[in-house]
Amino acid sequence: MANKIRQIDQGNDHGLAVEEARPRLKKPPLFKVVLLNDDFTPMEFVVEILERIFSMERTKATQVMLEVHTRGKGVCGVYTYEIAETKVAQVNGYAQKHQHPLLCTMEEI
Ligand code: TYC
Repeated sequence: MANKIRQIDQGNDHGLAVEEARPRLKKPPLFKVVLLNDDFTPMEFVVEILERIFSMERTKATQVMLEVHTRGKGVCGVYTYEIAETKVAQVNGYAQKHQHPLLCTMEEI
């Protein structure tokens, strides 16, 4: 986006100087959506969640599920706050509805 030009009154001789205003838009904070392992949720159910909620292909969803299964947790995606919060609620809600203990959280990068 174009920077605004700011005029500065020099005070003494009423001369004017122009300088670039600093960009005013900050990048939004980003959040990792993280899936946690447990001993009970079926692998196939986790793969289905990764496909439905994170739009992953089956191959990618299987890789991420196995990463969570072997290392304890894994990243499903990176989003701004409200989108991350919505994904977390969708995962935890869908897991609860199907009576699986699967948990999803978010972590600021
Ligand atoms: N550990 C589970 C099992 O052996 C599979 C699993 C993977 C569960 C990923 C949760 O986030 C998870 N059935």
